Amino acid sequence: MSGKNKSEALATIPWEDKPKNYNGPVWRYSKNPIIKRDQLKNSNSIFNSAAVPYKDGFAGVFRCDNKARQMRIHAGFSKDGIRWDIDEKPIKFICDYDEIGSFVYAYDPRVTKIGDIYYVTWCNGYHGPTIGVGYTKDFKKFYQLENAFLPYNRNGVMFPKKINGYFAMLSRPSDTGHTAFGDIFYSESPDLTYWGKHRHVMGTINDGWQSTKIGAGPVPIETEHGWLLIYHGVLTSCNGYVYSMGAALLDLDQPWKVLKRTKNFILAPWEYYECVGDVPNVVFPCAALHDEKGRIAIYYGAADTVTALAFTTVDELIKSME
Ligand code: BMA
Repeated sequence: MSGKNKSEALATIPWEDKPKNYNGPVWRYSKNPIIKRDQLKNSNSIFNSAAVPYKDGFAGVFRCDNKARQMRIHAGFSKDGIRWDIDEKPIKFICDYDEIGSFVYAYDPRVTKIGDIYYVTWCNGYHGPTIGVGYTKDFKKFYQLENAFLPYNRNGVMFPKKINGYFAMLSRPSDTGHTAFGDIFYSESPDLTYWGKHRHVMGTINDGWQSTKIGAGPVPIETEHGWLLIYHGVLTSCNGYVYSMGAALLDLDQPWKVLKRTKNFILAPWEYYECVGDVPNVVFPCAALHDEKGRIAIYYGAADTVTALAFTTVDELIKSME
């Protein structure tokens, strides 16, 4: 099976080869975590964050909860995708509409490049959580558009190109609390204001790591086999929610059609920094860089406290769905 990608690929992504005798499809960076909780003067935790290629390095939008435990998103830059320089101040969106632009909270950002614009989607406080949409060209000035959906919704992830002429987004309708349910849906928009033609993509699977709820993770990667989606799946244990990662292949032209999906998790909270923190037992992927060799670097939040990196390939993920 070829790991060749059709979408924009990068020259140099962070990378380590799979350790010998390791038998999972996704392996962790040996120096995890890459971003510690107190990297900013006033941060309590830096996790669930998005990185993209930018100029001759990388840029990103980071979830930084502050020491008042307020959820904020901050811009950052990096030469190597591993060591990040994150702005001490949260992003202040420029918005034409006061009703939408008055800030409540922002968390779990994703960044999608379409043309020369970087679109940011995040969980935006507007009478409860919903999907905020904004854009930037330079990671300095950020503009906010209308919220994509009515509350309550989380995990809004845009596709990196228009599909059948429309902007396309995955999301996960939810409730105001810690939502004990959740399937992934697909919606499209001609103009980033009006979203519709909602389609069900996939739901939970009884009895296992994805039995409570699932949500899209990084921006889907276009491959010759279909859209490769890395997602999170949650089970409810006697000790609370456990967040693991899975992968699925979606049809290229009708991405609400699931071609394949992993039965086993591809990564689960096994390491200390994934099991101990503000919310124990969480691996939460929000971004993935890929190159022309089919290599993938996944950025994920660990235990809602720090940011970590893991690696895989297109071939490994497709093999893990068989
Ligand atoms: C979800 C979101 C994520 C978080 C996860 C685990 O509902 O709040 O930001 O990582 O719960 O606490």
